[in-house]
Amino acid sequence: MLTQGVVVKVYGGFYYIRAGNAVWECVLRGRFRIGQQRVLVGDNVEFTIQNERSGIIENVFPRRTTLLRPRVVNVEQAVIVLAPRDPYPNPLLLDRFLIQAKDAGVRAYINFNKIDLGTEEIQELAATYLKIGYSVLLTSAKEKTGLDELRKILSNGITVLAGPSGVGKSSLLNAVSPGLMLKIGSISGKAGTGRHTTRHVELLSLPEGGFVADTPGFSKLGLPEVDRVELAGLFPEFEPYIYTCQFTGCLHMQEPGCAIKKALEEGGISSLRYNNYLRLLNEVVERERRYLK
Ligand SMILES: Nc1nc2c(ncn2[C@@H]2O[C@H](COP(=O)(O)OP(=O)(O)OP(=O)(O)O)[C@@H](O)[C@H]2O)c(=O)[nH]1
Ligand SMILES: [Mg+2]
Ligand SMILES: [Zn+2]
Repeated sequence: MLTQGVVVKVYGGFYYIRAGNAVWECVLRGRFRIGQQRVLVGDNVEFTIQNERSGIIENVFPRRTTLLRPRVVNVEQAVIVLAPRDPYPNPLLLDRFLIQAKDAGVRAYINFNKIDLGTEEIQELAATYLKIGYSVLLTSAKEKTGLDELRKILSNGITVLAGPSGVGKSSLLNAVSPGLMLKIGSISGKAGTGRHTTRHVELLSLPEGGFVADTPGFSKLGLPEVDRVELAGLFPEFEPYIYTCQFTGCLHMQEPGCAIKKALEEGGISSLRYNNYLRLLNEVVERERRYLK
């Protein structure tokens, strides 16, 4: 008999599968190991129960969404966590993540945590992203402030918490739901310690409803497989202008009659976002060149 479940963790060659309130330690049926298919956290699977603790994965259902980093599938929403400092926010990394989420069809929220350390560093950033339609959350896991909005988002469907190491992703989840008892980075250590505390993606179920993936921090993120003309479409605030540029295929650099450059000059598009767009465009063009070689 086949049982349906969700992969909540992949570790040491085992796949941990939750069905109902129990978790089974499973291996893959041989044919999965031969093919290209990898089974990832978030996958919906069918497995055969061998005994009360272990089983064998027989089938993997099609995925609704796929994120490459953090590597998790079938999430509906993503909360990208940043901090005013320790570590300082990196807007280009934020934009890379937002692009990945938009390309994957995952709704993104921005959460500035550690606001007990100050808000000066993030005020302009927060305003920029609010203006283009993202929800921006301000929290302190330490002082337990701003958690209600996060709690509400997490109670809804399947969410992933993503962001650099040390911003407080695991701390936030512990603050929202103390029963989780996730390991967090130490504050006492010398510089460099307390990084990469969370080592594996893990999908947790929240007692208030909803599922959330805690994930290891990342500091590098590539771009999805888009071509140079498509990139601007992944910047939501560019979208209304794209079709009014004079030239189809406009890359919004120096072309005459570019509606994006005009919006930039008139303040409708922020220079932070536009400059990040140019950097990422350059990266896409470079990538295309390498493919053509
Ligand atoms: N001041 C302050 N410190 C915090 C806050 N939230 C977390 N920290 C501290 O930041 C450090 C990192 O917290 P973690 O929760 O381990 O960070 P993480 O994002 O899960 O890191 P990784 O698992 O490595 O990706 C710990 O020392 C926390 O105590 C906060 O709101 N304010
Ligand atoms: Mg963590
Ligand atoms: Zn243009």
